[in-house]
Amino acid sequence: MEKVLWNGKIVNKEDVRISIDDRAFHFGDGVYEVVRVYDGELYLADGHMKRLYDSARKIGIQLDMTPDDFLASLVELREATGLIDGTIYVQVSRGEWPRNHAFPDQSVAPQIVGFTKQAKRPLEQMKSGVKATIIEDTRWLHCDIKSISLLGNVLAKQKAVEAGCFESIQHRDGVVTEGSSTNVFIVKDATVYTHPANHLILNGITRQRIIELGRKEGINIREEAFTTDQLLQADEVFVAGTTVEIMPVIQVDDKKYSDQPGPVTLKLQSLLNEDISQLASVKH
Ligand code: PSZ
Repeated sequence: MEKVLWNGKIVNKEDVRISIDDRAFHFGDGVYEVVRVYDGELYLADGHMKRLYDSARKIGIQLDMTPDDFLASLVELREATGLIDGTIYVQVSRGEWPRNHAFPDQSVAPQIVGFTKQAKRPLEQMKSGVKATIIEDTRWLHCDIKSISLLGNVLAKQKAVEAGCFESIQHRDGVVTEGSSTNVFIVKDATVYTHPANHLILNGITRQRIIELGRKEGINIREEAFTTDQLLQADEVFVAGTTVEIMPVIQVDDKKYSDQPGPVTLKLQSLLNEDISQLASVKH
């Protein structure tokens, strides 16, 4: 029987009872995280916990346990499910209350649910590269919050699927923001550019790690916005996220960059690889 996390307890999936009055159903009123597990270890878990608490705070959800205790419940979930390679999904909704836009006028306990999923690293695509398509970013202006209301992102991803692409690269008035579920990077003249972490993007945990690892290696990485024209004239393009890691983009709409990932992308991929394997070696 599948084990899941429900309000701090590990229970059988069948035993979870979420009310029809949960605000996650009514309004998508909650926040979430996806943490990658490699070889039984949670990767960059502290960063995910920090962002979860930041997201919750920004929408006025109070969690009564510490981030460390929250993380301990995710580790317990991993152990209970025996997950070795995959992801932990966890969401926090504002809780159960008769439908009304305004926050509940009494203190209501947030509903926390978590589950695991087995997943392999997308090694083949990471090697060959993928295609992307440019679309308009029609989402709201609080993209820094990892909200469970993902309609804009869902519609954006569907456009990619319908265009036969791996990802949609979104822009606002010609300025590239991010993918439907990834951060976007370009390389031009050996300098890496990615949109600054503000309200227009989700500050990816993978994004933050890439910037850290790359700069330590002396790669020039600038958190500076770029236009769709600059995207199309770039030397290299890649998208990044928890499950796609560093995914080279070898074609955007009709523009073909090269037959294989470029040198800076490959270098960053190898730095991230090394970081991931160091995690596993801590355990053994
Ligand atoms: O498994 C999946 O499909 C996942 S796991 C994480 C994501 C998708 N997406 C995270 C994300 C995002 O939703 C948006 C809009 N921008 C950037 C990212 C990358 O964030 P990190 O690196 O924290 O996963």
